[in-house]
Amino acid sequence: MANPNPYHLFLSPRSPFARRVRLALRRLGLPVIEHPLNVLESNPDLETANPLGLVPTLILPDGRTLADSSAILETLHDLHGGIWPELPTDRIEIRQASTLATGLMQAAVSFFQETRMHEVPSPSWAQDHLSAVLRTLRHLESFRNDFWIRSGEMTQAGWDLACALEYLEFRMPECRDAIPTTLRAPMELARMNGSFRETAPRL
Ligand SMILES: N[C@@H](CCC(=O)N[C@@H](CS)C(=O)NCC(=O)O)C(=O)O
Repeated sequence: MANPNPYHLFLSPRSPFARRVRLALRRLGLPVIEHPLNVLESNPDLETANPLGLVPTLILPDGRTLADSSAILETLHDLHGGIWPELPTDRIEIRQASTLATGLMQAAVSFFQETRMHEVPSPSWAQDHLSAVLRTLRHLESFRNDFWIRSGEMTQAGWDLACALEYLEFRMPECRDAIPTTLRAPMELARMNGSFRETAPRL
């Protein structure tokens, strides 16, 4: 019998980083108990598991802890496969696309924090984050479609891009028109997936 102990995932319903892990766990069919929380409050259980207090944080069925969405995905691939293409040569471009899509999430989170959460927002830092978002969108536009969708299936990079773009629409609606049409295909395909719809960022 497979290990019946579930994974436990600390998450915020708004976090695009938590979303990429939630989607991967569901895709791999792994049992998981989700612990949604508000990262703006103190969360002693999360802070015990991860002193950084960041989501996603994953507790493995054997009780060990993993923080950081990329480290979590790497470990899920080590344990179960199914995240990255089998051929190492195929993984290079998909990993790079995934890294940039995840960086897009980070730039959007930083922009939101700078403009809405700091007591004294810095226009120049906000501009830096906005420029990073716009530059990265233009760069991603040059990537081949099969970095995102391969043989009709979303790659990990495709899921990450879809999560990043929905987060952009959620937090930076002013950037909506800057999303290149070619990058919309993975988001539209993702929106046909029930887990993707269920994990959409919400207030
Ligand atoms: N590099 C990390 C980023 C995680 C991160 O920044 N998470 C944010 C939520 S989007 C967080 O937990 N913030 C907690 C806080 O701001 O208190 C990852 O990929 O997991």
